[in-house]
Amino acid sequence: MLGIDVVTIFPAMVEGPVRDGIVRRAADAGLVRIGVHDLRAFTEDRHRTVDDAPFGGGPGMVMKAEPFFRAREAVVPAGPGPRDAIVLLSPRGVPFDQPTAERYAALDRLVLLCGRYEGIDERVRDGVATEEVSLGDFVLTGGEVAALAVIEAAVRLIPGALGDEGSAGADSFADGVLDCPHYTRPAVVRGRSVPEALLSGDHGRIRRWRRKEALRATRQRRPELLRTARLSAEDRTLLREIEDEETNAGVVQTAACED
Ligand code: JFT
Repeated sequence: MLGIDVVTIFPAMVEGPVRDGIVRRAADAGLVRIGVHDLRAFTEDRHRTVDDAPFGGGPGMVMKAEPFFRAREAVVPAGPGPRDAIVLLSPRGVPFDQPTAERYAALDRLVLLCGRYEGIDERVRDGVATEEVSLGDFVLTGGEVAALAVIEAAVRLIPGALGDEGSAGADSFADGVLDCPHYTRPAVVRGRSVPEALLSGDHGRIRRWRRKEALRATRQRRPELLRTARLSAEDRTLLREIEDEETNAGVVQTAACED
């Protein structure tokens, strides 16, 4: 079973979200264990100090290294084994992605180290963490929100965690392309109809429509994904149809001008 431990100065920020939704369900079902640890419990001074001024000067504060070393010793006393990861969330980390979520979901132990302020003393990266991960190219004020995203992405991939809601294999990114558009009742909303293919009852046609719209969205919004996506021969046919539709859309209908 995967065990996840989060180390943070804001345990309440992490406890709420992990006590709800699929993460809680997976924990209740015994598929995952989640522990949230207050970094201040691993300080030794009277004021439970977790930060200090940066060496070299400059603005802001830096998270002290020693409480993270002590937290690691409490949470993983023998040190990380080959099926464990100790992850430092950081804007300097390698971008988190779906293959990383899949790797984490298969671990014995995932430890997420969260900091605040200007960052964490680099000796935590060198001496405690096994990897340094970023949620993406935007700026957060600390690691907690990134840790929650990592937890949700990994836990939903644990077999059984999604229950009746379906299989993780059918999602966006499972095969490297974006998801198709979704519709539910009623068939007309404020004059906007559901695409006719979805109402046809023809399962072959519905499947083809969904795949084509998934490929169209990927081509429009995330063309770089098509370079690495696993594309079938049918996918390439659908992409050619999409390209032809775009070409035709730009062409003036000259035939109509001929007498
Ligand atoms: C931001 C973060 C991630 C991720 C950890 C710690 C302090 C604030 C900060 C922001 C920018 C530059 C410090 C963190 C993240 C992301 C993670 C920390 N800060 N220096 N920001 N954005 N995508 N993961 Cl510790």
